[in-house]
Amino acid sequence: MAASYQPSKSDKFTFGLWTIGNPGRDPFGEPVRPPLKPHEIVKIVGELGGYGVNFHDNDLIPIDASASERDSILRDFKKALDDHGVCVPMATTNLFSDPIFRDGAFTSNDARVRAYALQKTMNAMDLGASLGAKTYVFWGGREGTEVDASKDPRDGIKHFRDALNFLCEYSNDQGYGLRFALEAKPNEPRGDIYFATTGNYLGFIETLDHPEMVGVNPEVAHETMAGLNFFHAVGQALEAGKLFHIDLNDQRPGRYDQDFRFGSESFKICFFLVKLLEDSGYEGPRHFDAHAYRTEDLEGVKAFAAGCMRTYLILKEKAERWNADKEIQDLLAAIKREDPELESLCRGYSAEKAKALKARAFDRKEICRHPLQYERLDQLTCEVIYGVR
Ligand code: GLT
Ligand code: MN
Ligand code: MN
Repeated sequence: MAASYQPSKSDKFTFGLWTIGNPGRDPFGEPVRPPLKPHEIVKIVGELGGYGVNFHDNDLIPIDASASERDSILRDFKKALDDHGVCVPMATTNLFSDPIFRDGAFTSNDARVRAYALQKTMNAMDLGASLGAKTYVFWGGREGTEVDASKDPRDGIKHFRDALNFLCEYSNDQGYGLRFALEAKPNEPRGDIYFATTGNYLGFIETLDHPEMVGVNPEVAHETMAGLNFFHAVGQALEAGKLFHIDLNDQRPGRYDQDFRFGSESFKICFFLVKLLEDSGYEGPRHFDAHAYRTEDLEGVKAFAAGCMRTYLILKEKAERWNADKEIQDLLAAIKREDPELESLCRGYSAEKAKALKARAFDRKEICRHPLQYERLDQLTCEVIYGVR
């Protein structure tokens, strides 16, 4: 690895148009930065060494754009993609900004809203696929409630399932070959959002008509808001073969969705996350779904974007260092106690194995004498992260 931590296309770093283009609006304050055009964002990503840009339909084409506005935006956007060698690996639909989605999109109580959400998503899939997207993200920001009297959650889930089943068929029908990635969030902008965690979605996916087409898009901030361990969530998704995409950013637990620069807060979780992604051979984009602090101007936005990628590469190097550290590896080897005979007894049920296992005597006190040395292991891990090892 180049010690310069300079990103290259092969790192597959991507940004949403809505991330670099975030003007710094929040619930209490107006934008602090002028809007950036999509083609200007592509230029920034390309010049910083990024691989791709992702977008919601309306990040690229405003919801009320005329046909000629659409044509001219697309022309500039495609030219910028070509000029800067930037691709579009993922696309998604804005099903949350327009007032029509005030009470949900696919899970709205109003059949007209559900139908419009489906129509809008098909159009957005056409747009995304025409620009080369292979992954399609679903973040159901408005799919939830404040007033539980208003909806039976079972109906919400059924409506959401109907929509995804319909859209899987649509993608196949059009030959788009899209893979869907479902993104969980516990709350905000709704009081409570359905499918609050990545684990909720992993359970739901198996109930779809085409589970093989659907995976997850976990986001650091969203699991962390709920006080959960993001490293574990990604581990479960990977183990299930369902990590189709990932939203990297950072977050302090228990707060609003902060979408901070990747690795700016939770150094240890981000370290293990990068190590997991790299060790697992995950081949998808490393997408930064974050934005610059509201204090920043355009230069600050570039510093933010460069910082996300640089931190990822620093953590990648630290993960390699951790993997190559002899003392750490010796500790890991000593922690594990292999026992082929016992392991085979416990794997693959048979009545004989159950009987043999029940007859087995275990010396609990002796087993507990085996030292684990986690204090030492964790200290060494911290020292790798702190840069003294
Ligand atoms: C929105 C949200 C993100 C989602 C985006 C995809 S939009 O910014 O906060 O977490 O990934 O719809
Ligand atoms: Mn996200
Ligand atoms: Mn977020």
